[in-house]
Amino acid sequence: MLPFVWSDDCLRHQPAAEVWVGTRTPASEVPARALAIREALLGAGAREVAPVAHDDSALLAVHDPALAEFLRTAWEDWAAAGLPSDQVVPYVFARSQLTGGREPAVPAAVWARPGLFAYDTMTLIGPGTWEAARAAVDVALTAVDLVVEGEPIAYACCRPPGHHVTRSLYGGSCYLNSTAVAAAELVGRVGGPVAVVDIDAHHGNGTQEIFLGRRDVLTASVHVDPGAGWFPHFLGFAVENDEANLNLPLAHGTGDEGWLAAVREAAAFAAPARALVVALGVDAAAGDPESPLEVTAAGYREAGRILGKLELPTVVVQEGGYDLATIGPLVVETLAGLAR
Ligand code: SP5
Ligand code: ZN
Repeated sequence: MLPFVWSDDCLRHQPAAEVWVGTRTPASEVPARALAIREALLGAGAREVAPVAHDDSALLAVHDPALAEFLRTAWEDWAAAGLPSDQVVPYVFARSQLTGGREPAVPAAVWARPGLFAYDTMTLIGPGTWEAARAAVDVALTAVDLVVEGEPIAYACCRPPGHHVTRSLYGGSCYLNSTAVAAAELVGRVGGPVAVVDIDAHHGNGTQEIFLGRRDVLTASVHVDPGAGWFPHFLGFAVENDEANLNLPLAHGTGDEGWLAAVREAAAFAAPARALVVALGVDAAAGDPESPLEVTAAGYREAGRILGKLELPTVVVQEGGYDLATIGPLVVETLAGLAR
């Protein structure tokens, strides 16, 4: 019975909205996603495990303490300032070119502070956002514990997702990078190299940036081509590839055949590792509202098989996936393929 780590606290982030092209639109990264996954896992006979509280050392090994402190206090400070928006949303952005490369000042205005740490307007902070994101880190670290203690595979039902968060910046519906925290922790516990294979529909830009220049974490990402107009827009290209980073951007409309060929390439890249983290987004599925990839449930099962054949200790961390009717079954298919 495959263990999955679950925390009710991951439901506490409840963004009613996101701001996209200046417009308030309904949020897509909602608590019902996690509930749908849990229901499917329980239906498939997986074993629920409660998270164990971990101190901040693993979190601060990958994130700037200033980012963590901002996220922890942002909602409280925002609410106390009596601002018109019921969620923390940036309006100015501290770009390095703005300050001639110097460190920007910490703004006196509470409403300007999100611009030190946010890189988009879609990723809002409300009451419970910090608690959920921090719980997701504990969920991922508990899955690491299970694998270090001998489970071949453990699934971390993390929400909100994390792979778009860099060392110091949050965005893409993500606040803390649980995938990166798990990978860095595995390096310390089982030794490097550790591989991250990211099969979310979007480039795992945060994970790439966090491990940039390190040889003990191999990062591979299979995603829709940002050059064709897809988030995260500014990066995720093959030109960023080196000995420890592999981007495999795919054309709009790519289905099982092309996607699985890229997953096989990512698996081959990960083969030298001593442990594996799968950043599992199921938004590459046909019908997902946030991506144009056309992967089937059978495709996700086969991706699981391909990664399972590496026979590495494996932590699976939940990332994206926004079609509430299929997200649970797609996660179950992937885990069924992985199980050995
Ligand atoms: C973890 C993850 O899958 N993050 C995805 C972030 C990409 N979001 C891009 C959103 C582009 C605009 N979508 C319009 C939806 C309006 N509610
Ligand atoms: Zn995604």
